[in-house]
Amino acid sequence: MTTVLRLAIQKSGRLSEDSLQLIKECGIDYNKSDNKLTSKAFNFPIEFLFLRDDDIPGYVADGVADIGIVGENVFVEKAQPAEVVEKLGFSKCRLSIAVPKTFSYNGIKSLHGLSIATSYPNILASYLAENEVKAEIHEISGSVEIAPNIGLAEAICDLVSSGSTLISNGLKEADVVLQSQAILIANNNLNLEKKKILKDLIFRIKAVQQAKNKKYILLNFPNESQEKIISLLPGVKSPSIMPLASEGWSSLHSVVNENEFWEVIEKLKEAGAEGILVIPIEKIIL
Ligand code: PRT
Ligand code: ZN
Repeated sequence: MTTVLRLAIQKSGRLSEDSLQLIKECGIDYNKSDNKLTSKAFNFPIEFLFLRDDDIPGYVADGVADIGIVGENVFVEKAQPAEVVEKLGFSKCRLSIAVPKTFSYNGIKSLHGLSIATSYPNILASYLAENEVKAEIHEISGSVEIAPNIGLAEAICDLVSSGSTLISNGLKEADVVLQSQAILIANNNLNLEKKKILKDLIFRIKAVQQAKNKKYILLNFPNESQEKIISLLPGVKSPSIMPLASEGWSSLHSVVNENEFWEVIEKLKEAGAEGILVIPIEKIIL
């Protein structure tokens, strides 16, 4: 029997789509039917287990799954023994302390002797202990943001991304306890064959990540502007330059960081650049 790596992915929720998208971008094909618990890839030795995100660290630690994609917030809270292999750059959010708008907050010590509602009792308890604050922790599993309004707690500790949930509940973000994003975790005792498959998978993930935010650019320029144009392109050491059929003109090909590129586009045009093409890149192997 050939070895297959078992990857735990959130069945349905905020992590699911981006996790599967990453797998697709790695060139791995599979069929996902909505109610199936597992699915096998066609062209890579990997099998998916679709689970609740809270169960993923435990399943990976126990070896039921070999690897998993989960939020750092859940991984830290569950404190299960598994290895963090890679940060994946999506599902970014922060676990924050929030208080009613009218609360005069002067640092975490302001919560001394008060009660805080959260779904992350372990992370919060360590944070309070680190800061030598004694507060009562009320563990609740959902709708944490309503706790102050119904008199359950004076403050909350919950995930925030845009901040609009806090605002619509009359709360303000007071302190960031943990920054989080999706991570790839692995069982601590993978055998050699599984380690090899994981290495191949990480190689592909890195190639996809390196391509994100990078663009392939092509532009034409009059030869006398060559030095100026190269100096304007950040991070480009040695672009390919090719002569054009029209005398005195060349074309430049290079890979640039998209954000930086937009900052210099006007200057490139002033230096005589024309026919600028910006093309997405799928993968970069360094
Ligand atoms: O059913 P299952 O247990 O698998 O899923 P779940 O309901 O526990 O989790 P889910 O799908 O809501 O979130 C999965 C993961 O997404 C979390 O563990 C985080 O790692 C990540 N993530 C990123 C978020 C958010 N952003 C987020 N904004 N998880 C939750 N929220 C919630 C937050 O709890 C609050 O209610 O969104 C609200 C705040 O959002 P803003 O934009 O209004 O600030
Ligand atoms: Zn969950």
